[in-house]
Parts: sequence; C-alpha cells; structure tokens
Amino acid sequence: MALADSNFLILRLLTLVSLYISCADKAFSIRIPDRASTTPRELSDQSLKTAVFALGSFWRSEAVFGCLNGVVRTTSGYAGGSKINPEYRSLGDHAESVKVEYDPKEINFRQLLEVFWSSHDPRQVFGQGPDVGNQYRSIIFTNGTEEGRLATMSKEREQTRSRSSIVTTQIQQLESFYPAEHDHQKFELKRHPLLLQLIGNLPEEELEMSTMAAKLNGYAAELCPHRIQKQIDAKINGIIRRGWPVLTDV
Ligand code: MHO
Repeated sequence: MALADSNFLILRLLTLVSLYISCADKAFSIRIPDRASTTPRELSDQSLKTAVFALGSFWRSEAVFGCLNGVVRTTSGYAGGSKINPEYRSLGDHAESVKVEYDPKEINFRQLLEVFWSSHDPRQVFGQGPDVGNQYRSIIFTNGTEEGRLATMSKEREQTRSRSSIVTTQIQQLESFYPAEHDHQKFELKRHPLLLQLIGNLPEEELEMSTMAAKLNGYAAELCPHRIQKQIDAKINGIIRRGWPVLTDV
C-alpha cells in the first residue's frame, strides 16, 4: 500500500474510533489529537490553583495525582532545597516533587491532602521503600496561611493514627519549583507506546501540558482510583475489540 494511502486509512480509522468513544468523563477522552485542544480551552490558567507535594519518586507522585478528576496538569520537579537549577543527577538538597495544577471547582486542597497521605508512608525515614535518600522525603508545600493550617491539621490527624511512629512529613512554604528534565515527565506513560499512540504521539511540550496524558500516566502506573482505572480499561478494551488500526503492511 502506498504510504499516502495507509496514512489516509489510519486517519479514517482513528476518526471512527474517536467518534465511537463517547466521553463520559470530560477530563478523559480518547480522540484524534487536535493540536490546539490538548490543553483545556475552557479553563484559563488564572482559574487554576497549584499545589506541590513530595512523597518519594516523582515518577510515581506524578502518576498518583495526574489521575484525579479535576487535576488539569502535572509536572515532575525539584523543590524544598536551596540549590539553584537542580538536575536529576545533582539535585542538591531538593526533594523529588510534583506540581499539581487543578480546577478548584472540581477538587480542593483538602482532597489533595487526603490523596497525599494515602499514597505513601510518611513514617518511613530517609526514603520510600527501595528509594533511599533525602530526595525522597515527604513534604507538603503550602501557599499561604490557610493551606498551612489545613496541612498542619491533616498531619496531626495522621499522627494520631499511629502513636508508635513519627510522621516525618515536613510542611514548608513553597519557595521555588524547578521542573525536571523532559525524560522524567509522564515517565510511566512513556513506558507504554500503545497509550502514547492512542493520544496521537503528541510532541513533548504538548504531552507535558495535556490533561489526558496526565490521566493516562496514572493509568499506566496502575495508580488511578479503582473506578477510574476500570473506566479507562473499558474504553481502551473497547477500542481494541472494535479493531484498533494495526499497521500490517507498509
Ligand atoms: N525506583 C526508581 C527511582 C527513580 S526516581 C525518579 C528507580 O528505578 O531508580 O528517583
């Protein structure tokens, strides 16, 4: 088949696939990538809020928060230290962190805190599981006194749950957040070429801004809430059952 023909066929099949999938959850739909619409148009950046957390490897942290409804964008990065322009191999005193941009009409800081506490073990000292080191420490970054108050209250609650061990989580006013290198953004999603293909193999900058990529990143790591994980499973299986365009000839 000529290259132009096969491209056309793939485009047609993709169109059918995108028509087939109805979008029950507006934050997640698989469709032909529309280069201009990968960032939610209806939300201007001013209406979004930002939260930053450190809870172990940022590959995992980004996946945990990316899957939540109301989270618009996630970015892996470095925060909590003093080194200027940290890098993965020399991050100095920073902690691996995730920046979460969210729509406060859909999810709030209190709910994000709940996800924070339930997604790691804040009693572990100097790391999380096999990831050992200061860069994996647990931190809630705050922006203003109200967030500081909510963070402190939630930490006290967490501490009363287990009196025998100390909750190591620090609460800090956010100073700077340095985005990590591209390789560390949507890391879990990038391990799944099929999923990348499903959203149209977006260029790196678009992938990093995309709400759907943030969500699929959580799905790829199997870190979405059960209901969302199943919902995405069903959509993807539906696509495959109905004949995902597999290129058999070139
Ligand atoms: N357990 C991970 C940690 C990577 S992290 C982004 C690893 O495979 O090394 O620091």
